[in-house]
Amino acid sequence: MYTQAIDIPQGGKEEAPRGPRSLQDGEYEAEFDARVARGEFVEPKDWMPEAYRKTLVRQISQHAHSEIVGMLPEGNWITRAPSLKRKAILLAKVQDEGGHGMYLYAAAETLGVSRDELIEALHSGKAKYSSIFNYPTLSWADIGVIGWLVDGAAIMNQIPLCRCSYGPYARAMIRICKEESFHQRQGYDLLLTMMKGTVEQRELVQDAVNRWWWPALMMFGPHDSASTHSGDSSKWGIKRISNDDLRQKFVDATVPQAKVLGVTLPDPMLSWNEARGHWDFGPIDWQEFWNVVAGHGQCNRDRLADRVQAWEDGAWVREAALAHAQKQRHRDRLAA
Ligand code: BYC
Repeated sequence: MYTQAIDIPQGGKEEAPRGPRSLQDGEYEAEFDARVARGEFVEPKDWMPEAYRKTLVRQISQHAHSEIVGMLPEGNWITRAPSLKRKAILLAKVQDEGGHGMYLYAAAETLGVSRDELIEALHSGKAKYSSIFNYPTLSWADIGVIGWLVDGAAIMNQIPLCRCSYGPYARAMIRICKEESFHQRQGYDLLLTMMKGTVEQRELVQDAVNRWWWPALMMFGPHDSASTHSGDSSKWGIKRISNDDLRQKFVDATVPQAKVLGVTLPDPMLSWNEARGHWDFGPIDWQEFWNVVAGHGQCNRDRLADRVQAWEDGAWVREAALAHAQKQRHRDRLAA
């Protein structure tokens, strides 16, 4: 589906080098800016500013890592799902997330970076992944709340990415968003079922909502005023809607859903602001956010340790696949 463009463009006007700026690069940059302003896609072999390429590698790979690490909190509940139906749904969802990670690694590879480099950056702690996956899943209700709030926030953030300026990322996001909406609905459906159940089940749902609400709001990133990348990313058409605007859209969409569900959102300052036409909400604990981002959340260590372990345990599969491919190539050469 994607060009695995390790062959970074070299030489010529069409295939300009991505090295340090020169006077000539100014022309390419003007052309690039005009193209982005016209809403056209930038494709892997097109000239692009080095900083644009770097920001995309950063964001797409962090997004891929989030999908892969994001399999862990839910994977924890596959063996404990309360029915065959719920188990099958959860298995399919977690499998989808693995697939999303693969599309996204492939999209990042089109920017001239290898999968091994990306994985190494995750495992060494150099690359980030979403803060949300450093919180524990304590009960079955957490699985529903992850679908409703975490996937709900993810969809809100990811729909504008379907229109981002980098073609392979935008195209990957279209498919991912379709699957995410199924993920969100299954979570909401699970919660509706639990809310129609026993008092204990309703308490489990409320407890999970209390624990996941604020971390879900943090998924959108820091306030616009503290967002280091927003300026460039908006100029380059990567970010179409700001962190704060997306967060507000998410709150506005979620409050009525909470009412239908019959749960309370844990924010005493949540109130409808007629003048703004939006829900006001209380302050986010940014200290907690940055603490988690810096690696000191409840589960950061376990999540990374589990990923590294899974990578090491899978070494024999990668070796077998390589040996098989080599044998295939040898056979093809003999047959030719
Ligand atoms: N967690 O300048 P800013 C999913 C970092 S997976 C950790 O605003 P940007 C799912 C940010 O990286 C959901 N770090 O950054 C999977 C930057 O640090 P660096 C993942 C965060 O990039 C399985 C610094 O803070 N979604 O849906 O302009 C199951 C300053 O931030 C976070 C994506 O990755 C965070 N929450 O905007 C269920 C979507 N927020 O890199 C669900 C794609 C910020 O300079 N990514 N930081 O060291 C984006 O849209 C943007 O990267 C963000 C941040 C809006 C997240």
